[in-house]
Amino acid sequence: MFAVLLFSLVVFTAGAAARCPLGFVNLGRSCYLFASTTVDFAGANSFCQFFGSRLVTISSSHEDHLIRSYLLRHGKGATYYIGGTDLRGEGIFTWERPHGKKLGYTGWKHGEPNNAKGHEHCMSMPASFHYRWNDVPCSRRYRFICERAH
Ligand SMILES: [Ca+2]
Ligand SMILES: [Ca+2]
Repeated sequence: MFAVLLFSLVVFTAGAAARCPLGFVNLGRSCYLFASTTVDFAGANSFCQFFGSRLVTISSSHEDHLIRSYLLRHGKGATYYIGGTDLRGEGIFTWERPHGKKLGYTGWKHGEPNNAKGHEHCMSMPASFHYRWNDVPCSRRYRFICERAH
């Protein structure tokens, strides 16, 4: 799995700004890694930490726009985990970084989060929703987005 991820890092490096680490792209004030490996939510968390980062926290419409614009060009029709869950209290979504921080800005698709079948506790950006946010089961294997400072 790491070999696949490392390969994707090399591919994605082409667009990276010099001030971001290898594999990360600079958008606005942060560096982001758009990982093409698919893992469950816990796995995505671990991968981001391994690369000195955390699953992305999207704290403004500007940041959401930057990421969605990037995904609309490069997202390859996939779904990406972002760094929030409602595992601590159903329907109350919080960010992993800082841990437990309630969402300020939100970019949910209309009608989401819907906690479908009572099993959707992790946040994602699906291509089918034009990368507006959706709650999904944490066990699904998706791509993911990591974030770190310059
Ligand atoms: Ca939920
Ligand atoms: Ca949902």
